[in-house]
Amino acid sequence: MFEYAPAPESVRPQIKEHYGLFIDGRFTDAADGAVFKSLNPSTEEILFTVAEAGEADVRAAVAAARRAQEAVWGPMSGTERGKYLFRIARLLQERAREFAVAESLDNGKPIKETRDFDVPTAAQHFFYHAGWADKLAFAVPGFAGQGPGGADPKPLGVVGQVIPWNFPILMLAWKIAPALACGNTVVLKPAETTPLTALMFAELCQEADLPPGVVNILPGAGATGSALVNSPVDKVAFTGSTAVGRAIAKAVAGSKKKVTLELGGKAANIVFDDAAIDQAVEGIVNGIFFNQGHVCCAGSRLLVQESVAEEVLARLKERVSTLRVGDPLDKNTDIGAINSAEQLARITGLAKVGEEEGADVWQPACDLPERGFWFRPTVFTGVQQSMRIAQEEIFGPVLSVLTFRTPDEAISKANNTPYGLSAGVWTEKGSKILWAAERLRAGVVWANTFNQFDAASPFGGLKESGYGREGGRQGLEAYLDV
Ligand code: TXE
Repeated sequence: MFEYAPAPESVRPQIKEHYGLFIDGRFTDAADGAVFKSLNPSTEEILFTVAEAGEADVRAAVAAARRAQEAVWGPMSGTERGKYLFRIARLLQERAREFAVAESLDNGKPIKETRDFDVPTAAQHFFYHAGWADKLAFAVPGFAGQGPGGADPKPLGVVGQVIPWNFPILMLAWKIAPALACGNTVVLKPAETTPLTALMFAELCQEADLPPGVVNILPGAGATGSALVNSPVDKVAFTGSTAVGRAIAKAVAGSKKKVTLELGGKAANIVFDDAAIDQAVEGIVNGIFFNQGHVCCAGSRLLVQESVAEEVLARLKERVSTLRVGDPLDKNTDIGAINSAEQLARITGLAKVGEEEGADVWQPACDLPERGFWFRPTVFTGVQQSMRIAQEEIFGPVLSVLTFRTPDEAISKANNTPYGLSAGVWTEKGSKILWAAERLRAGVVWANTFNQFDAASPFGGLKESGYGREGGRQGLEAYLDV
């Protein structure tokens, strides 16, 4: 997608031993001196220590963001804001290799994914939103800050953003780029297991001369997130579990705060009997094993038409047997480490439930490294709709296979979960794609592909997968008082 600055394979980011909080353009320790450790999940070694933000730090960061929004960033012309965003995008691109290695070390995901997907897509989000900053008046007529006469709509003010660990730099970009383009300032809390690239991004903001207070980064765990949600921000943007999303919606209920939530999923990847089977098998593998299955829109349920089920499953197992599990920094690795001991325990627990519920489990023979958090790619067949592995988000490399006889049955099974984030359809018939897309209750439906993302395309869920959209013009509107 983007050209990378030439860099040797051996490139290693300059990871510091200790990072502070990033408040008002400077790194600082927590007011109460709290510190936590970030591990490399593929070795369990400590990568660095980092300050943990408490309530006093949240107050300081929100106050800095407020000053910056009112005095500098809000009144700034869209053209000027756009220049800063372009600068950030270019710096991210120039340091893509370093960010990719850092992300693989801190998160456990394979370098070929961080190199080819996470970092370039994050840069794309900054480029895309940089382009919007001076065009909001066209997209949203009357946008204030574009010159005289503009009354409404306006930036919201200060935005509190809480992101998960599965795509750390990309989720940061999804959150920060549109917020800044619209004239808001941000306080962002990265996930406790993956703060590294957010802190490197803070350094990059310094390098870009971004005015102090426009971006503030507060590492910490759930308590920091909760303090941020309860602080005097104007909007909360959250990506994470449905349980925490619900808690956040309750916390802001009745306040002036706006909220957007991007939560879990249990996507159906539907293979009809007229699909191109080879392509479909690649799509199934990508759908569930990309990023160890730590993907909210993962194709975690395969729905395959009975007449082709045997053939699809045989080819699928053959293909899964070729996947390489291991060192995230090895360019040939397909499946890296599970992000944390907690997540590994969740995946192991739900896989055990699947066996107890009577589904048949299959895993390829493969050696796993001795240290670190690992889980073999796993396929459950004989899965019934009522089983927990057909209903709950496992968020790991675990596929649940169900079959169907008729297209109507496929749709009914696909829609039979509390979630509605994404779905996939595999068929050579265009009319069947349109027919299915119309009926699938999902924010995105992919046809003959899976896990495709673009900054220009709004992404978000239905049902318990949350509300609000990120990306595209719709994503901008979530950061404006229209
Ligand atoms: O999520 P949490 P966890 C799902 C997935 C996974 C499960 C648990 O099924 O197995 O959630 O993962 C912060 N107020 N997803 O425990 O707790 C937290 O510090 C404010 C799907 O990691 O939701 C982190 O920064 N913030 C998902 C972020 O919320 C709070 C991605 C997400 O953590 C908070 C991740 C609170 N009370 C997990 N408690 C997706 N949609 O992609 C925690 N946090």
